[in-house]
Amino acid sequence: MVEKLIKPNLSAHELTLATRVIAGEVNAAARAISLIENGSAKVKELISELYPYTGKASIIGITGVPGSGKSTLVDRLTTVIRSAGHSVGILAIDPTSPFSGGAILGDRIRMSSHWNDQGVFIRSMATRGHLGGVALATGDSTLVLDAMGKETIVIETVGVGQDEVEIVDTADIYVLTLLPDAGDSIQALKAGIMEIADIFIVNKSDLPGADSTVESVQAMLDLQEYLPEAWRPPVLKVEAMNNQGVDTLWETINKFITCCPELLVKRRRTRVENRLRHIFASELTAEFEDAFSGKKLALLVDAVAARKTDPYTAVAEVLKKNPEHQSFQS
Ligand SMILES: Nc1nc2c(ncn2[C@@H]2O[C@H](COP(=O)(O)OP(=O)(O)OP(=O)(O)O)[C@@H](O)[C@H]2O)c(=O)[nH]1
Ligand SMILES: [Mg+2]
Repeated sequence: MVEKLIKPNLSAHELTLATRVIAGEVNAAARAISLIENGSAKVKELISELYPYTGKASIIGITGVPGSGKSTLVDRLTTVIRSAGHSVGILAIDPTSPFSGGAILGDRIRMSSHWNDQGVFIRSMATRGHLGGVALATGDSTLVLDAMGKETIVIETVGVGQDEVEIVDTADIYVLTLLPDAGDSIQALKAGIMEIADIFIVNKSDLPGADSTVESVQAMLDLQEYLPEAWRPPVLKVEAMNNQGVDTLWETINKFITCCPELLVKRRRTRVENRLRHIFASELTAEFEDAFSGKKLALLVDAVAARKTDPYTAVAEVLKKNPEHQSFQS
């Protein structure tokens, strides 16, 4: 497919960015993700060129409280996935702090064993302020890695706060990292995130309290009514730093993928649906901002403030593209 796109007479810089991504060029993928991160207007065209080349990768989401060892786990898991022969794309999302060079630098160090491996693409992303929200930016970046041919994509994100609940829309399978003695860390996590985990990890099991965390998670699972029939989320003890339990995690991920194809198909459809909703919402908002900025918006505010119309009717009129409505006349 790639060959068809690459016209023989074109020099490298004349190829479109999408074509270079599809050909697996690392610099092109990095540039594409920067455009997404910055909310560039070029993203729409880029994604529509890439989209037919996506849908092949398995996407693993790794989430959990700050410092629970996610990056260490991603690094060790990547080694296991590489020895299984898959190429890997890694996205480390830092939704809370666009300027936290610290966290991003930390990820780089934690995942440093793979920087020289051509089969691994690693990217940290700060997504706060992205117009379409974190989920859209992450979803679009995942499409870049998928289109460039990465077979397994791992997304690391912090599991506290509103943005991260959105992030659950981006993966096929969710791994939640907890800590030993984690009464507090379990409570710090949003209930929503506990409910979506397919696999629970008690990382740092070399520290005291791992067994009691496993028990609390099991007790919580016993109470859940709507677990998928085919899959009760396993709770695994892992020591990412000491490379203990990481093989088992990879086996468990594969078990999930083979056990629950219907669940995966359903999840992917939901993901598409959510993407469409997000895009609709952000396009409609952008259209509104375009059409009703400045004087037009001021007239609308005047009309509502002066009780010439009410807010719902005003918006309904805008959506009907009827800005000449008498209420808006000065
Ligand atoms: N004792 C112990 N420490 C670990 C283990 N795994 C990771 N750590 C340490 O925990 C600290 C945090 O690890 P990270 O991998 O950066 O954790 P993270 O969840 O990615 O952190 P943020 O991205 O900042 O939220 C580091 O000092 C790791 O060396 C483990 O199995 N046992
Ligand atoms: Mg990290």
